[in-house]
Amino acid sequence: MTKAMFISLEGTEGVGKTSNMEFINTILKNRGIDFIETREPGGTPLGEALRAMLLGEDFKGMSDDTELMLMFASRAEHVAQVIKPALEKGQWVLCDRFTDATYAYQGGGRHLDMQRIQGLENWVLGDLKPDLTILLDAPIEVGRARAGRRSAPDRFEQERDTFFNRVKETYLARAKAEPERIKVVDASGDLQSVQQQIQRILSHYMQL
Ligand code: Z5A
Repeated sequence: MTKAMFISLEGTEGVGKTSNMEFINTILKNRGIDFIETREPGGTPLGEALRAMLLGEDFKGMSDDTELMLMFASRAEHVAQVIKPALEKGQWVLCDRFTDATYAYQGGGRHLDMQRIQGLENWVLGDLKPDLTILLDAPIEVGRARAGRRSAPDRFEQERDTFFNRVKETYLARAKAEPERIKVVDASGDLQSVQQQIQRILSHYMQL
């Protein structure tokens, strides 16, 4: 049996993570792979409560350090209760965002010290990392236009384009530094072209 894989999906707002999670979900199901689908922040009852605080209006003025530590609090619970147990049982994990998002949003976006983020990552995760991260990349205005067709913007979505450009650049820098793990997909085209790229990437890990 092949080792259970931990796959994360990343990208800026509206770039198509949710749509492509569904696509990957279908591929895994068709291959008969036992997997769970989850998300960050969230993925556990405590994590989902933290997500509501992080994205909602009630604590809009929280400090950047608080935001960083709540992201990791949610992650600590998620890893302990959901991700590690699944991988240990041989289930694949498909996760909408993981630690790369913290480097991109809190590090790149909010200018928090990357070393501090790395310290938290080492503490909470040890050497746990996704085996594969699919980074959906598209111009900020494309994602915004797609997301704008939906509900009211959350606490992050209210940020300016300069914030999101720093997030995007940080993601791309991480992909450049870890090309084996982080695969960049051009998400600016139609869904079909994005899914063809994802399928090509996944075909290296399973026979499609
Ligand atoms: N965050 C953080 O700061 N630090 C962390 O450590 C973590 C997270 C883990 C919540 O994320 C926020 O948490 C996030 C970062 C922060 N904030 N932001 N921004 P989220 O993942 O829940 O929320 P999101 O980034 O806002 O995702 P989203 O808005 O749900 O977008 P999406 O999932 O990437 O897109 P989508 O729903 O699949 O697609 C949007 C629309 O476009 C939809 O109508 C699709 O049908 C359409 N679409 C998708 N792909 C295409 C293509 N290729 N062509 C045309 N139309 C398309």
